[in-house]
Amino acid sequence: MNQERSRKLFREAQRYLPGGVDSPVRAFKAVGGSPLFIKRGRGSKIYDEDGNEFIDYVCSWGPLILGHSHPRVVEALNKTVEMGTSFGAPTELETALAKMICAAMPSIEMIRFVNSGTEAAMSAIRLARAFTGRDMVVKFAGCYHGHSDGLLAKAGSGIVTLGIPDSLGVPSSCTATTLVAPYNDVEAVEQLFNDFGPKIAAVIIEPIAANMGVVPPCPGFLERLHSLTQDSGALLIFDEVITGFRVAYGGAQSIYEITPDLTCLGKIIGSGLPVGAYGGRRDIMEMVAPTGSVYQAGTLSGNPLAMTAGIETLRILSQPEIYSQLEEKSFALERGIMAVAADAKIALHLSRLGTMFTPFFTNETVIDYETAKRADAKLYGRFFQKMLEEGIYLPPSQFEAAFVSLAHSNEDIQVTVKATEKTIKRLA
Ligand code: KE4
Repeated sequence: MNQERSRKLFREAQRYLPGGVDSPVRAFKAVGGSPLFIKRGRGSKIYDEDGNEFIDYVCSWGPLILGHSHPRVVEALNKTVEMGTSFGAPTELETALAKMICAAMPSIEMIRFVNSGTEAAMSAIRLARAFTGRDMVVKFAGCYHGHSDGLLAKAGSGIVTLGIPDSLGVPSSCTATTLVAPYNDVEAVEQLFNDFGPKIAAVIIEPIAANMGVVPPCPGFLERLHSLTQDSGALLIFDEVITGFRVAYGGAQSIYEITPDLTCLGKIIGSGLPVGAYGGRRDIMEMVAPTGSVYQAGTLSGNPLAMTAGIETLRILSQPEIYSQLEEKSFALERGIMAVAADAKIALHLSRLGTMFTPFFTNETVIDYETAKRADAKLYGRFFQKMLEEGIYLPPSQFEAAFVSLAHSNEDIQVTVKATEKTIKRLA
C-alpha cells in the first residue's frame, strides 16, 4: 500500500506538533508504523492522502454514528455557517438540542454544553463536590474521562487505594482525593465506601467501558453502584461521552434502567464538531453559574455549528428502527468474525455491545483492566496492520473501541469478515 504522501506529511507534522498529532492515540505508537493522513470521508469510507480507501471503524472515536459527511448533516451545517459561526450569545439552537437530549434521557432535567468530554467530566466532578460538600471521587482502572488533572489517576499499590498521578505534570495533591477501584469489582467499591463513605462526593464511571477496549458491566454492578451512592449521599455520574446515543437513543442508562444523578455526553451530540455536555437533576444543575456558585464557562460552548450537527443527528437517530438496523449490522460482523476465529482455532474474544466492539486476542473473558491487559496486544498490533493492508481501518490501539455506523453496508460487513479470514490465516 502506497503511504508516500502520508509519511511525508507525518515527517513535516512532527516538526510542529508533538508526535505529529493533536491526540496521542492517532500516532499509531501502540500498533507500530506511520499514521495515515486522511483527506476525506464519505459514509463508511475514509480516503487517505495517497488515495487509499478504507472501511472506517474508528469513526472519529465515536461521533460519526451516521458515517462521514451525512448529506442531511452537511446541508444543515452549510445553512448555519452562512449565518455565522459563533456569537458568544444565546441561540435557540442550544435550547433545541437541550430539549432533545432531556427528552431522550429523563435523568437529565437540565444540561450545560461545553466543548469536549474532558470539560464535561471535569465540570461534573466540580459540581458534585459543590453539591455534596465532599472532596473524594471514585473512578475505575481502565476508564477514561478526559485529561483533567484529578482524573489522570491510576490505582496505587493494592486493590483499592488513593489514586496516584497517571501523567507527568499532575501534582499528587490533585489525585490525593481520587480513589481507584477495579471495574466490575463490587467488593472493592464497598470497601471504599466503608473506608471513605462520608467523604465521597461522587462515583464516575463509563457504564459500558470503552477505554480499555469494550468491557460491559457485569450483572448487578451498576445497580450496586447506584445503591451505594444513594445510601451514602454521594452522586452517581455516568460518563456517556461514548455510550450516549451510541448503544441506544437513551444511552446506557436506558438499557440498564439506572438513573444517574449526573451524565456526561459528547461525541455523537456534536456529530464530529467539538462538543461536550453535562446534565442531570435540576437541584444539582442549578448550582452552576450564573444561577449558582459553581463556576464553569466556555467561549464556544453551545456553538451554533455543533448544535446544528447534533440536532440533525438526533433527528435521524430518533427515527424508529434505526438502532435495530445498527444492531443487525453489528451482530453480522460479530458472527462473521467469531466464525472465522473458530475455524482458525485462534483465541479471539470479541467484546461487543451494540455498535461498539473490541477484538481481544485472549481466551479469557475480559471483565476489567487487568484481564484486558492480559490479551495479546502485540498480536492485535499485527492484526491491525494486516487489516489495514486489506483496506480495513480499525482503532490503532488494543485499548479502544471500534464502531459500526449506519453507513456500514452489508457488503462492508462481508468485506470485513473476508479480510479478517485472510488476515487471521496470515497471522496463524
Ligand atoms: P474528549 O475530551 O476527548 O472530547 O473526551 C474525553 C472522554 C471522556 N469520556 C470518555 C468515556 C471518553 O472516551 C473520552 C475520550 N475518548 C477518547 C477515545 N477513547 C478520545 C480519543 C482521543 O483521545 O484521541
